[in-house]
Amino acid sequence: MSLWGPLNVPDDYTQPFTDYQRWRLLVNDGGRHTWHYLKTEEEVKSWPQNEVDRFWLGLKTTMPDLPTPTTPLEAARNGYKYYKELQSHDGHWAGEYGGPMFLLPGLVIGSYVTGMGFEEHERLEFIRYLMNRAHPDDGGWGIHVEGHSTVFGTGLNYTALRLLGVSKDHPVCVRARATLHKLGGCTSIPAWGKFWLSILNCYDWEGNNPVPPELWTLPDWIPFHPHRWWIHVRNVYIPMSYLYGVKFQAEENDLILSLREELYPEDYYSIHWPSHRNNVNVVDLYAPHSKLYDGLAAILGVYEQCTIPPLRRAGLKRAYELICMEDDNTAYQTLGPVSKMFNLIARFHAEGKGSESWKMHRIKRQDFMWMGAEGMMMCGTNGSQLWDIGFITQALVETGLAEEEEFKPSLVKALEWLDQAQIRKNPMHYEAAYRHTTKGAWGFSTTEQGYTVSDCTGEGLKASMYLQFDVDYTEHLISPQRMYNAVDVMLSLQNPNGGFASYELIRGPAWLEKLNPAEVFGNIMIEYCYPECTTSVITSLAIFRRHFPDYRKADVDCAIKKAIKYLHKAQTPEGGWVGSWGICFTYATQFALESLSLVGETYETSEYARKACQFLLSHQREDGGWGESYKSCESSSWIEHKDSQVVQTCWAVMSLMYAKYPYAEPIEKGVKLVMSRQRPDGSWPQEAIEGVFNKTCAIAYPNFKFSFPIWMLGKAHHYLHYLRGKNTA
Ligand code: LAN
Repeated sequence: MSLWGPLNVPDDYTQPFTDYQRWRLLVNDGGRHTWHYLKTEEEVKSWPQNEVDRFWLGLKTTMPDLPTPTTPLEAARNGYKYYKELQSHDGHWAGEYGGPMFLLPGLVIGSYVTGMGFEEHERLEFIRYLMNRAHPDDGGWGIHVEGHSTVFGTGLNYTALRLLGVSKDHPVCVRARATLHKLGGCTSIPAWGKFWLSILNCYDWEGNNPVPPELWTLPDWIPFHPHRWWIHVRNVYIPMSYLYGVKFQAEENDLILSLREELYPEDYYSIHWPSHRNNVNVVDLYAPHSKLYDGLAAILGVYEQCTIPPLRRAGLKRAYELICMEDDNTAYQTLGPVSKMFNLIARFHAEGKGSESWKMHRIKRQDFMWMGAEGMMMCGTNGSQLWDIGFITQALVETGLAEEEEFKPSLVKALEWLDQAQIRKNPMHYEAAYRHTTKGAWGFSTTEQGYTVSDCTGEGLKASMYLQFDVDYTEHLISPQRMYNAVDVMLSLQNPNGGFASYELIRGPAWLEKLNPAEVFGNIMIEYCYPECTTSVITSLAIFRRHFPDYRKADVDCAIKKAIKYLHKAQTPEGGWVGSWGICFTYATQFALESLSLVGETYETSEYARKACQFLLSHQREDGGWGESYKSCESSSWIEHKDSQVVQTCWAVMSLMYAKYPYAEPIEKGVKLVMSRQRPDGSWPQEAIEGVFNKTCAIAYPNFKFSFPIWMLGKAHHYLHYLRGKNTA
């Protein structure tokens, strides 16, 4: 494995730096994704490239052109003829999960400081990805692929390029550095950037607000104890507190000394670090510090001058225990990409290079690396396996395509995958690691990662019930008892207001948000209820009770009632729902209206549903489509995208159909737009990014451009027939 030595970087990054015919996606172990580069002709011959590889690498696929569809159902069928070819042998659909531009630098810095190399082909394609993703206007990078250049994005990705072996005189670096300096340089990088650069020894620890590991020694009942924080934040801050506590720092070398000059317009050694703790560039700032946080940070800053050694040791010990438990629980996947690299550095600090934990982290590091058409990136999770299979299988059953002979084998495989994806046990370290129950749940990606997610459990159970009960050619692989377990998990996740959050119950008070130290994300400190999560759970419960009317009947009925109340309350005065995980109103409104339809609330019967339809219709465009920018999520108000979007148009039309909107025209117009964008081979081109998290960071769901058009078109076909029948009756 090549370490960090010299590298020949070609100039023209519009062309692949490696031979794309040699890349293969290996899918094994319950949907695990790892990309491999075949070195010899023999390997190439014995492991041929398949459609899945070609599709995700952006190479030409061999799928044929299909007869031009004349009805929405034919278009949906063509869509699935294509998409079926992208199903992996184990039954799930692999996919890229890129978008955030602050993850690859963590992978590179974390690997660099722990002496963990990359293969040369990986290094080259990381470089090419970063070069391709530099902002066309100024050569910088933003927090995500579509965002404006920020210090966070530019400072970190510039650093990554340099560590990966690009010369500071390369035109891409020269341009990015100019942008970085124009923005004032890395003294104004947000907190997480300060932290990464401190680890690399290119920013002084004195310039960070304290993250004392002692926090972990506080008694659990304290209202701001970190076990009450949102799981992602807590899992990032556990290893951060360890690394802060030991002031981990890479050893100085020539590259680090040079970066100290490159990242700052001023002399590095003249910088007064403590005065930059709260210096965050305006182009980066989304959630400014509260006075409470600044006050607390100042007090902790004083404590940092005179830490109490036994307390610090106890804090470090506790943080380290939690890090090890997390690694054990997830077989070194960890909850997400940021904790993944911080945990590795902490384990490296305590156990050294080459230790068992270092080796395991190296193996699982691969699961986050995805090879795409523009190079290699780091993904937001180890994949979106469950999420993607959940939607497409429901789409096929609801549209009737699941009954077509040529598609049946793919659905049988899909059920096999869903069967193994359900988590069977509680975590190895359960309450000790502050975990929520997992027995019976489905997670977002694989069972190995193993985290309960409320809506993934909902979608997983729905998909399984559809495939077991609504078609007659599948085996009942998932027993009723296992379905009960899923229901138990979901019921355990309902909050007192009736809503469902993402991974856990809301554990902390709302004022904890005032302690948000990461200036670039919003609403991250605690769990919140989301219309999307709430819908996936209660629609799943509603379908479940049709099949198992007696199981926890009172609890299930009550959960649904309370959830609908929550959804009513969450509707905005304009009539939509704000999306937190997809962009934006079209996404959440689709979910909310699905829920309302379940309890008979439709355009004709409910003020809520009517208002929602009117809200959506007010945003339909001339061309029949809908298009919202990711900026809607930042501002929680509708901001138009410059183009209408296929996926969002599907969400809007699905919403209208859930609400049983009685007039065909807007639906027909939406259908026409989606059909007009379909290619002759049945696929749809990639348009704008579809997802989001933490208000500001967009994230890609490229499989949505298949699942939602297929679903919407197939459903619209039947719905438009129904409307015509109604009108002639
Ligand atoms: C995800 C991806 C899936 C998503 C849904 C299931 C769609 C959602 O309905 C619930 C929340 C969840 C599980 C979710 C939470 C936050 C994640 C894990 C992500 C958006 C993918 C990446 C993101 C994670 C926080 C990225 C790392 C960044 C940090 C700020 C720690």
